[in-house]
Amino acid sequence: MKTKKKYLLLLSIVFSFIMLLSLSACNSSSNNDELRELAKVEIKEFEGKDLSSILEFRENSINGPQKVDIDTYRLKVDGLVNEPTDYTYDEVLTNTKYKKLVRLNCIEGWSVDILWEGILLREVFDKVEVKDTANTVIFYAADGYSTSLPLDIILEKDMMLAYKMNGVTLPPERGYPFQLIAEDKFGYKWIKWITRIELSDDEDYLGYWEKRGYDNEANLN
Ligand SMILES: Nc1nc2c(c(=O)[nH]1)N[C@H]1C(S)=C(S)[C@@H](COP(=O)(O)O)O[C@H]1N2
Ligand SMILES: [Mo]
Repeated sequence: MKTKKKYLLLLSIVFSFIMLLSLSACNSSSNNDELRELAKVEIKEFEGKDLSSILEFRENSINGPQKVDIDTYRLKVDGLVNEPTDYTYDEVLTNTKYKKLVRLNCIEGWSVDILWEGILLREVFDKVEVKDTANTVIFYAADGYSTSLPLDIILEKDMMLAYKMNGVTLPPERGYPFQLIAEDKFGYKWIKWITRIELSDDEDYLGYWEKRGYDNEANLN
């Protein structure tokens, strides 16, 4: 009798494990289906240069892909600014739009060449009137991730917030609604699912990976 109970218990554990596995497999395959549909319409080439596909990224975000509800979404821009503002998605998109081919290099050794479409952070900063004491920009994301960059580097490199890649709206896996295009910096500065941009004077701020030992400058090479 005892062994029979144990056997049943074991059986039910194994069964629920298999159910769980197939559930998560279902999930990722439907996500893949959506990505594959997008991949059919993405741009493959820009000014004679081949682009990578949105299928070529490795998904290794700290808490997996985030689903952001665009109706309640706000991009908060605050800190050392005269006009702290919460922007809706559409309000962010009223800024001047730019396109640029930029390579994303992950520190784990893979890279992708993508045609990004986005708006300039400079324009957002002008609107909220950044104070003279600000020297650091801290970005926060829907998954609890954060990272930072010096304000002057963002301005000097004309860094963008991207809302499209290869001509299609960023899919959830790639950071919808906004990803930072941290040109010349390693992938861990390319924060996805941005919810808040804080102007700060804390030059020593360390983001998620930076706190865990990644170099805060994150320069390529
Ligand atoms: N919010 C958030 N942004 C993030 C990450 C993350 O875990 N969370 N990972 C970073 C890292 S390490 C890399 S290499 C790039 C890769 O983008 P991908 O996950 O879209 O391939 O996203 C960056 N942005
Ligand atoms: Mo990365």
